[in-house]
Amino acid sequence: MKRIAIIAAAASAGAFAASAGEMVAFTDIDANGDGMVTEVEFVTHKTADGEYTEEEASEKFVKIDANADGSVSEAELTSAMAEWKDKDVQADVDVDLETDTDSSY
Ligand SMILES: [Ca+2]
Ligand SMILES: [Ca+2]
Repeated sequence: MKRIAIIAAAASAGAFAASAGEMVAFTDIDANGDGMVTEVEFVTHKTADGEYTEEEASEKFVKIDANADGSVSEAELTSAMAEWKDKDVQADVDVDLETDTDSSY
Protein backbone atom coordinates (compact mmCIF):
# COMPACT_ATOMS: atom_id res chain seq x y z
CA MET A 1 0.00 0.00 0.00
CA LYS A 2 2.46 2.60 1.17
CA ARG A 3 5.15 1.32 -1.17
CA ILE A 4 3.08 2.25 -4.20
CA ALA A 5 2.93 5.86 -3.10
CA ILE A 6 6.66 5.96 -2.47
CA ILE A 7 7.49 4.55 -5.88
CA ALA A 8 5.18 7.02 -7.56
CA ALA A 9 6.76 9.86 -5.63
CA ALA A 10 10.24 8.66 -6.51
CA ALA A 11 9.34 8.55 -10.17
CA SER A 12 8.01 12.06 -10.23
CA ALA A 13 10.92 13.34 -8.16
CA GLY A 14 13.33 11.75 -10.61
CA ALA A 15 11.78 13.64 -13.48
CA PHE A 16 11.87 16.78 -11.41
CA ALA A 17 15.45 16.39 -10.24
CA ALA A 18 16.99 17.38 -13.54
CA SER A 19 15.74 20.93 -13.22
CA ALA A 20 15.96 21.25 -9.45
CA GLY A 21 19.29 22.85 -8.65
CA GLU A 22 18.77 22.51 -4.92
CA MET A 23 18.49 18.74 -5.14
CA VAL A 24 21.45 17.06 -3.45
CA ALA A 25 23.45 15.04 -5.92
CA PHE A 26 24.27 11.53 -4.83
CA THR A 27 27.75 11.89 -6.27
CA ASP A 28 28.35 14.93 -4.06
CA ILE A 29 27.77 12.85 -0.95
CA ASP A 30 29.64 9.80 -2.24
CA ALA A 31 33.05 11.23 -1.46
CA ASN A 32 35.12 8.28 -2.71
CA GLY A 33 32.92 7.66 -5.73
CA ASP A 34 32.34 3.95 -5.14
CA GLY A 35 28.62 4.26 -5.79
CA MET A 36 27.58 3.79 -2.19
CA VAL A 37 27.29 6.36 0.56
CA THR A 38 28.56 5.18 3.91
CA GLU A 39 27.43 6.69 7.19
CA VAL A 40 30.76 8.50 7.48
CA GLU A 41 30.37 10.04 4.04
CA PHE A 42 26.81 11.05 4.75
CA VAL A 43 27.53 12.55 8.16
CA THR A 44 30.57 14.39 6.81
CA HIS A 45 28.51 15.88 4.01
CA LYS A 46 25.55 16.82 6.18
CA THR A 47 27.58 18.40 8.95
CA ALA A 48 29.94 20.26 6.60
CA ASP A 49 27.73 23.34 6.38
CA GLY A 50 26.52 23.13 9.97
CA GLU A 51 22.97 22.32 8.98
CA TYR A 52 22.97 19.08 10.97
CA THR A 53 24.76 17.82 14.04
CA GLU A 54 26.52 14.48 13.76
CA GLU A 55 23.75 12.90 15.79
CA GLU A 56 21.00 14.25 13.55
CA ALA A 57 22.87 13.23 10.43
CA SER A 58 23.35 9.70 11.80
CA GLU A 59 19.66 9.38 12.57
CA LYS A 60 18.85 10.54 9.08
CA PHE A 61 21.26 8.08 7.56
CA VAL A 62 19.60 5.19 9.38
CA LYS A 63 16.24 6.26 8.00
CA ILE A 64 17.55 6.53 4.45
CA ASP A 65 19.28 3.14 4.62
CA ALA A 66 16.09 1.27 3.85
CA ASN A 67 17.61 -2.22 3.82
CA ALA A 68 19.88 -1.46 6.80
CA ASP A 69 23.06 -2.77 5.16
CA GLY A 70 25.10 0.17 6.42
CA SER A 71 25.37 2.01 3.14
CA VAL A 72 22.99 4.08 1.07
CA SER A 73 22.53 3.43 -2.62
CA GLU A 74 21.41 6.11 -5.02
CA ALA A 75 17.99 4.44 -5.18
CA GLU A 76 17.64 4.55 -1.41
CA LEU A 77 18.59 8.21 -1.31
CA THR A 78 16.24 9.07 -4.15
CA SER A 79 13.24 7.38 -2.62
CA ALA A 80 13.99 8.81 0.82
CA MET A 81 14.19 12.33 -0.55
CA ALA A 82 11.02 11.80 -2.56
CA GLU A 83 9.23 10.61 0.55
CA TRP A 84 10.33 13.63 2.57
CA LYS A 85 9.47 15.95 -0.25
CA ASP A 86 6.05 14.36 -0.46
CA LYS A 87 5.52 14.86 3.26
CA ASP A 88 6.55 18.50 3.01
CA VAL A 89 4.06 19.11 0.26
CA GLN A 90 1.27 17.39 2.14
CA ALA A 91 2.09 19.33 5.29
CA ASP A 92 1.78 22.55 3.34
CA VAL A 93 -1.59 21.59 2.00
CA ASP A 94 -3.47 20.01 4.86
CA VAL A 95 -2.29 17.16 7.06
CA ASP A 96 -5.88 16.21 7.79
CA LEU A 97 -6.46 15.22 4.21
CA GLU A 98 -6.35 11.48 3.68
CA THR A 99 -2.59 11.02 3.77
CA ASP A 100 -2.75 7.36 4.76
CA THR A 101 -5.14 6.00 2.22
CA ASP A 102 -3.90 4.64 -1.05
CA SER A 103 -6.79 5.93 -3.09
CA SER A 104 -5.80 7.92 -6.11
CA TYR A 105 -4.34 11.24 -5.15
CA1 LIG B 1 31.35 5.97 -1.02
CA1 LIG C 1 21.26 0.32 2.08
